[in-house]
Amino acid sequence: MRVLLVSANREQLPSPVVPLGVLSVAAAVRARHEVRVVDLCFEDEPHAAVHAAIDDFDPEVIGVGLRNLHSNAYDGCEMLLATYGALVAAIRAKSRAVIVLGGAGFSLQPTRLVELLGADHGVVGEGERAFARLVDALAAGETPPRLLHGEASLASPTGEIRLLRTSQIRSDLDLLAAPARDLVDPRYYAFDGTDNVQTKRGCAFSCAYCDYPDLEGRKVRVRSPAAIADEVAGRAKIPGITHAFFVDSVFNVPPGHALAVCEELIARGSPLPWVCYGSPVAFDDKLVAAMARAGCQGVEIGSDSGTETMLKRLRKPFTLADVVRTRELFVEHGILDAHTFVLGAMDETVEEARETLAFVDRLDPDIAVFIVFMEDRESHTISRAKHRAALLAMLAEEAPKRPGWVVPELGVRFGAKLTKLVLRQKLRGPSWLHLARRRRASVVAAE
Ligand code: B12
Ligand code: SF4
Repeated sequence: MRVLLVSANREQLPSPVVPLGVLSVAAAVRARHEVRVVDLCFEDEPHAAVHAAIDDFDPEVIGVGLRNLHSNAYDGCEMLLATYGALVAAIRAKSRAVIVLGGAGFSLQPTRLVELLGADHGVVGEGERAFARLVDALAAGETPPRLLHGEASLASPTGEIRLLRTSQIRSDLDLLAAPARDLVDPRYYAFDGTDNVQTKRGCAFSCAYCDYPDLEGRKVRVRSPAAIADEVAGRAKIPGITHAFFVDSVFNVPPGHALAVCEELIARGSPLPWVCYGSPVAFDDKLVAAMARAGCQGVEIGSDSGTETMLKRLRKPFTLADVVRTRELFVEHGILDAHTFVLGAMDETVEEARETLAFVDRLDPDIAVFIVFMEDRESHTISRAKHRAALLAMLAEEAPKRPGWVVPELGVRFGAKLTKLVLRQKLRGPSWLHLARRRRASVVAAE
């Protein structure tokens, strides 16, 4: 069949991100079907771009990738949903193709969005095998169900990987085709040189508010460390690519896999500087030293709260002492750190949240990012923090006074100005690294 994949994401903050999900789905489907990709990120006229592709290709299936439900402003989904609705309507007006929705944003609210946006089908969770099955079924003239579930999707009846037993064979992720990066718009790399690589899927923890295990599964499935390092070494050879972002929910768990990835990277001469997400639960000297040698420049750490009470309520698998130790290890090994704190979850009050601010003052990380809690999943009650307005008012007053504090929602040390700076100064790598580097240098100079 002729399959057109549309990456609907146009967000440019904190940077434009290569649509790894859509490219992974494209790679999985093009073995048996003819596939094209239209990426709307840099298009001035997104509907015209999709119409042109429809005119040229006459697709029979159109898959629309919805990565984000909200922007970095964290101010609700309404605006983006209206944009997606208009996009699906524009596709319908031009084509009789079967419309299939997918992507992380879609997967958080699948039953609502398939209806609201008027799509024929939706794929919940990971798309490679489920979307391929769907297209095969359509090609065979079958009538597939409206919603299909990716292998690791929690919403699937068993919550398990159903096609392959990973313990008996190579990791099922190693069997997937590599993302179709030959279809990437080069403007992503022109922006800040960052490419994205995935080393595993899934997170085995159950932090109260987190939707990552819902999207990727609670069973952690790792890729072969050698294959990952080969991929990074291969990306390093592409002109313009200067950094890698490991997009795993948590890079350092399981620590044995993270260490093995680092060792393979070191064996290849640490081909690219990189950043990742980490959890304070499992950093030790050996791993952080290996990360530094393997090219790690910065880690975004989900520290989440500065009080033991909130860490427990959020079911975080670590204590404040772990957060402090993690910071010390990163300073020792010269890796920059950005700790994220989520305020207002589970009705946390302003007074309680102030304790977190006091902890952050003591911790003094290179960067502290503050987010006011929200719940986006339809399997829970979609909601915003009860004391949201008061928490934002507190952050508006406190954050600008501290040099490393970032509040995306309020535009504090974040936003279009930062993007312009990255472009003007031709900075390479994720923008927070530059902020963090400046700050660490100024702290060292003051000592
Ligand atoms: C890494 C990451 C980032 C990095 C990206 C770095 C980089 N250079 O790539 C950074 C920090 C920059 C980032 C920023 C943002 N992110 Co982010 N990010 C992630 C994360 C952890 C992984 C994304 C990823 O690459 N996954 C790997 C790919 C292979 O998986 P995938 O995209 O989900 O694709 C699979 C399926 O979704 C599906 N699929 C995808 N497309 C399609 C299309 C079709 C047709 C089909 C059938 C299936 C399908 O199949 C794919 C393969 O299995 C996810 C959470 C998560 N664990 O999923 C959040 C996530 C995607 N981000 C999110 C958000 C909100 C943002 C921001 C708006 C705000 C922020 N700062 O967090 C910005 C926007 C950036 C932008 N320009 O769009 C949300 C989106 C949902 C929502 N609630 O809106 C998520 C889900 C996290 C969350 N719950 O908050 N992010
Ligand atoms: S460790 Fe991180 S990714 Fe895993 S459930 Fe907790 S917050 Fe989510």
